[in-house]
Amino acid sequence: MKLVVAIVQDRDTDLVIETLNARKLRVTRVATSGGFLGQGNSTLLIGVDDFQVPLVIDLLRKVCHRRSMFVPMAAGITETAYGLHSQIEVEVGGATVFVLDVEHFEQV
Ligand code: 2BA
Repeated sequence: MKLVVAIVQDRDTDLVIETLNARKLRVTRVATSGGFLGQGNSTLLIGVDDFQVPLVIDLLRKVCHRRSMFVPMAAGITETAYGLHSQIEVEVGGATVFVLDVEHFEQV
């Protein structure tokens, strides 16, 4: 068994969960935020059989979109003080995925 840990953007989360559930895949959603941008995202815990991992990754790839975001170049520099030129473009997403071996699983 594997635990797929997927960090997805908030805007994609509902559709990811719907899509997984429609395939009878179970998922737990944890509200998280990115260390770099400090923006809300979701960390999904998806416990699956080994053979289902490619399917999960494929679904994540289809549903999660890359998006460009503009963020202040440095802490303390605000848009109002320096205008839009003080912002840089950062690409976020689709999904950041870790696949972990599960040593033991049971529901008691
Ligand atoms: P954040 O840490 O808020 O990062 C948002 C986006 O900012 C990243 O998109 C990346 O494009 C950029 N970024 C992050 N750290 C950077 C840095 N030190 N310098 C320049 N640009 C940087 P993604 O790579 O798609 O990551 C989206 C979110 O996934 C991240 O939000 C974080 O919550 C999570 N994540 C990504 N890689 C991770 C990792 N190796 N371990 C744990 N969480 C990770």
